[in-house]
Parts: sequence; structure tokens; C-alpha cells
Amino acid sequence: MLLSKSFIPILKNNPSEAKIKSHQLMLRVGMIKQSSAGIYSWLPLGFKVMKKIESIVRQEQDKIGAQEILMPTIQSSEIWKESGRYDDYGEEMLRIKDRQNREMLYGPTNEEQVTEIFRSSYKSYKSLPQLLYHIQWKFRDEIRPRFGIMRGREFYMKDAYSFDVTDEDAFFSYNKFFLSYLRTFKRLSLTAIPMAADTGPIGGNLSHEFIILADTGESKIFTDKRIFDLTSDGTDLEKSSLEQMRKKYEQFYSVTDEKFNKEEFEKMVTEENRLITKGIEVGHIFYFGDKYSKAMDTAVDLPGGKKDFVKMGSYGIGVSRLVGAIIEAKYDEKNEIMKWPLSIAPYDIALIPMINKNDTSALEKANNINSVLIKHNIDAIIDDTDENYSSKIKKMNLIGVPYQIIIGKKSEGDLLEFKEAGLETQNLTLDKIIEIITKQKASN
Ligand code: P5A
Repeated sequence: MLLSKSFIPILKNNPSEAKIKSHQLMLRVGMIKQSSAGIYSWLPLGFKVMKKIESIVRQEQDKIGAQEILMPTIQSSEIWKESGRYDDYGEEMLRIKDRQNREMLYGPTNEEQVTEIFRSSYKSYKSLPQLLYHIQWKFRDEIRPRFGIMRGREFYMKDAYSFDVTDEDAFFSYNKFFLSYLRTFKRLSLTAIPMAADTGPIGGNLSHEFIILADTGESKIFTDKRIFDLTSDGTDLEKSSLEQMRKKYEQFYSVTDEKFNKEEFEKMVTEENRLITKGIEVGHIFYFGDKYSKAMDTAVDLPGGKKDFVKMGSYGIGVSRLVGAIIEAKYDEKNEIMKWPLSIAPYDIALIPMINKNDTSALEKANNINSVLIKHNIDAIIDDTDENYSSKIKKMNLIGVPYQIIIGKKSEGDLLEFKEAGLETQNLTLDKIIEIITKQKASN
């Protein structure tokens, strides 16, 4: 892609309305454009990153055996009246009437909708467990939408739902998602810590928020530092391995402020291990047993002729919020360098030809390099503008392209001036550069 032809409306300075670095950067490099309070259009750069995040989230859902569906954004109020949440949800729910005067709503979440799908499809324990997920826009009329897409009114969520016969089976499902979340956030180069959390309007009595540390986060957390040293590598999908894995995390005190108990914290965590800080909630999982299945009469036949309500959980990841959360975690604001992890970068590499008015050979060379890169599935952006070296580098650093090739005096013959964003340059052959990028991509 040629920069001169791309739709990347970059601003010279940080927009004054944005208070945190992710919001500033996303507006500055034209990833998003506000449409109204808490509602955004996603422009090419932002959309590319979000789609790549979505794809990693999807792969990790598929790996635990969850099946993808797509439910609508607009729901009927009937099912919400059945569950009893139509009134409880209050002003956060955007309510609409259709031309027949039927009460509809823009879904803030899908527990009712998915329960309705399940109950009309399956009646026997033999069909369980079922894990279903979708990735769909949600609307919550947040009282204080802020920080751009971090707390939007319209936002993109992956939400999954589990259906099981017994509590024990349901905990097995819960633990699969627990593991899947650790894996997903790790692939996004984030350290997200599971913290015991409140269940709020979703309900139930078991819940974990997955939180990444950030001063600008809205969640206050109380944790034992040692939890950061844990990994889930090697955990398989067996019931007992998953139980052990969750126990390993739960042995350390780690909660959000709604669950905080000073006495317990001080008893369980020695002074040097205590960490009280802020973070961003990127995922949230819930176990609520038969809360919805009972209210919506969703039971299955058991062996021996009995019936029981199915046991359910729900599991959310803020896909659009993750774009901002990753910027909060990775953007070096002082030096204005964003380095997207290669797996989700809008472009893999920037080709930066130093263009002279009378000499287009550098641009030709960039085009030739690009043809080779395309064959190796490496997505490049070519800065074909006639700006000077430092403003070109600055722009690519802001956009967050992880690798750069500068095609100027120092790129002679087979050796190219190659650079990882923010680091020193090296002279490497194109083959070597391709090898580095391909290896890096494969490791994710
Ligand atoms: C779990 C899936 C639920 O809605 N029902 C279906 C459950 N959980 S949640 O915690 O309320 O939301 C899940 C994740 O969505 C993100 N999120 C938001 N992102 C941007 N703007 C918002 N206003 C917003 N609200 C929630 C969070 O990442 C949250 O963890």
C-alpha cells in the first residue's frame, strides 16, 4: 500500500479533547473518528488492528471447542421480560419501538437471546455441554462514556455462553474459558491477571475480571505481586489440569475493589508483596448456574426421567477496548513510539524510500522489494511522500509499524538499512529480513 493513496488522516498534534494516551494516539493517527458521544467509526488503520485482534480471540475460542454463531444486535424485549432484566437494566439499555409498536432493544449482552436459542433447539442432557460464542456490537448507554473506545456506548465484544448439566461440568467449562483467556491475552503480548470480581447486572456468585495494569485504568485492584510470575503454559484441557491451573492463580490474593477486604488482604499478603494499583478490564467471566435457565424455563431431560435446568456461564472480551488497552500498555508517549506486536500490527513493515525530485530509483527499489514481500505474505506500507527522513520515521513510529527498511544512501547493493521501531539500524539482506519477520509471525 502506498501511503499517498491510503486513508490515514494524521494530525500534527495531539487532539486536546483526549485525556489518555490511547485516545490521543487513535485520534492522532486516524484510527477512529467520533460520530457522537461514545460512538465511533473505525478507519482503515484502526479497523485492521481490531480485525487482527478479533481473529486471535476467535482462534483461541475455537481451540477450546467453542462454536461461533452470530446473534442480532437488535433483540425483542419479550425474552428480557422473561428473565426479569428488562426493568433491572435501567437506563443503560437503549430501548426502541418498531413500526408495530413492539418494544425492542439494542443488545447490551446476550444471555437471554442465547438461552432462547438453546431452549428451542435442545431438550436432552445428551446434547451437553455446549459452548457458543459470537463477536458482535453491543450498546450500553453508559452514563459517562470516556477515553474514546475504552468506555464507549457502542463497542465490539466477544461473548461466549456455556450450557452444562451439573455444577461440576459447568466449572469445567468455566475453567476452559479461564485458560483460553490467559492464552488469548498472552498472544496479544499482554499480562492480564485474573481477579475475583463482582458480578453486577449479569449475576451469579463466581466471577473473574482479567485486568492489565495501567495508571489510566478504571478498575482499582488489590493483588499479590507473585501472581505476575505465574504462567499457564502447558496446561491441557483435562478437567484436573484446569482445576489445578485455576487453584494456582487463586492461591494469591487478587481482587477488584468491590471484593476488597482489608483484613483478608493483610493476612494473606506480606507487606513487600502487596500491590494496590489500577488496571483496565479486558475480559470478564461469570458463572451464574440456573439464573437464566430457571427464569426462562430451560431444562433438559436427565437419565432416569428427571429434568433439570441447565447450568450456565458467560464469558466476555472487550475486543474494541483491547485496541486501546494495547496502546496503553505499549505506547512510549515520551518518544512518540508505538510498537504494535507483529501479530496485530496494521502493517508488518514500512518501506521508506528517500525520494529526490529528479531521482525515483529509491521508490522503484521500494516497489521491487514490496513485490518480493507480497510473495512471502508480508504486508508493507510504502511512504512515497517527499517528506524528509526524520518526519517519515516519526510518522511510521506513530502509526506503530514494527519494522522499517530505509532505502537511501545506506541501502546499497544487497544490504538494506533495516530497523525495528525505536532501535538502532542494521544492514541486512532482504532474505534475512524476510526470515526475521516470518519467524516472528510463526511464533505467535
Ligand atoms: C460476559 C459476556 C458481560 O457482558 N455477558 C456476556 C457478560 N460482561 S461485561 O463485563 O459486562 O463485558 C465484557 C467485556 O466487555 C468490555 N466492555 C466494554 N468495552 C468498551 N466499552 C464499554 N462500555 C464496555 N463495557 C464492557 C470489557 O472488556 C468487559 O470485560
